[in-house]
Amino acid sequence: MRLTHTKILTSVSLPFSRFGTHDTLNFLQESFAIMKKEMKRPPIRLGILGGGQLGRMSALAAANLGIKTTIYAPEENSPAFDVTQNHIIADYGDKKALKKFAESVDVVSYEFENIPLETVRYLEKFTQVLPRPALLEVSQHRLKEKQFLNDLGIPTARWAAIMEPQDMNEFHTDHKLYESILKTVRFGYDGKGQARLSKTDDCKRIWKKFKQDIMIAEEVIDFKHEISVIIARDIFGKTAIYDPSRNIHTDHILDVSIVPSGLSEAVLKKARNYTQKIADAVDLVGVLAVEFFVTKDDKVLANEIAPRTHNSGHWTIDACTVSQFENHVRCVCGLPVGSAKRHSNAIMKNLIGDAIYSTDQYLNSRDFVVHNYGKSDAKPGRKMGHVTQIFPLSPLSPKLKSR
Ligand code: AIR
Repeated sequence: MRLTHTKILTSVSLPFSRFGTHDTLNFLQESFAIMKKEMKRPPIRLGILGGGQLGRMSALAAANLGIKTTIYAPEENSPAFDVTQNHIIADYGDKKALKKFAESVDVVSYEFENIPLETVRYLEKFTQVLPRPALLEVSQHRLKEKQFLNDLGIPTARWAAIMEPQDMNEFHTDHKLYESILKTVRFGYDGKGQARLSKTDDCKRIWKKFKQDIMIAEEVIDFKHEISVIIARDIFGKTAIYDPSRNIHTDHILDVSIVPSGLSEAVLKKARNYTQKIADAVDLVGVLAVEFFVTKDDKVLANEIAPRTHNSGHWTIDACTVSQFENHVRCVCGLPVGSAKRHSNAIMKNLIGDAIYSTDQYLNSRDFVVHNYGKSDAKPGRKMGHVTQIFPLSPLSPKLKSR
């Protein structure tokens, strides 16, 4: 029997286990060995839900590996359509279109964690979706996310579920807090869906404004730094971890990511270990990003997890042997994870809104790489592109001489 990539990926459903499963890994390794023996691996067809910049950069990386990508997105003119031959424009609830999509690819991934869970679960009837939806579900719900992290022994800001205004007062009193942040449990990113409140604020008024059944209150962390760690894990359980970047946000939107971060090795080790722990606990296949706060006394607190490529990892395209996008594609397509080694120091700056129209300064300079996502509508606050300044780590010292 000719074992195709699809059969290998869909014939096993890896459990969402805390310890990983050696049996499953053995099975996958054996299947992969059979596939290798045949030496006739067909071009892999990757499907991506979401057509923004993350899908676009993943599709570009896939193309380099000879992998053909189909993008599924509801928006016409999605930036990822520019770089792929195939795309489907349909709603995330359109079952007919979803089935057609799933049947046209070998594996599906997603580039946006607010993809409806029902969409992903439906696709799973026809094909494998990676990273597995169990982790997506956790990352879509702030309460589940915090509980999941704490259950793994990973510290976070103190938090509480809020079901009525009185809960906010109790949260402040119980933890002797003067201030906290009230957040919606779903669909909040780049500062959306949250409000800062102090002990003296009118909780009833704030509660009414959000019109939610349940929210989360989090302690305000007086952090010294924000960092993030990106890990890629393949079907064999092998991982590659990128150097943590130090991230600076402006108006709640990532502005700049810097590597090396300049933080102590002890701090970075903690962040890397926590990230590894999460990846192994969920038997991750693909890329996962974890954002952390670092406090004045060097505590490392997990803030958010995203089972996808991440804005704070865009520097890896120009400063690493294998970028986060290529590694994501490799892992979900059943290929071995590549090196996360950094060959250059780097600073990545997001080009937000109108900033996309002022790239000549970078194009005229030698150490900058400009990435324009090709979005037509430069709304304020919208991520339109990014620029990476590269500082190569060492000069070339060739051992090979020309004759
Ligand atoms: N994205 C996903 N999560 C956070 C971010 N920034 C990326 C994805 C998504 C795109 O942002 O690539 O498709 C949406 O960008 P916009 O500008 O259309 O809102």
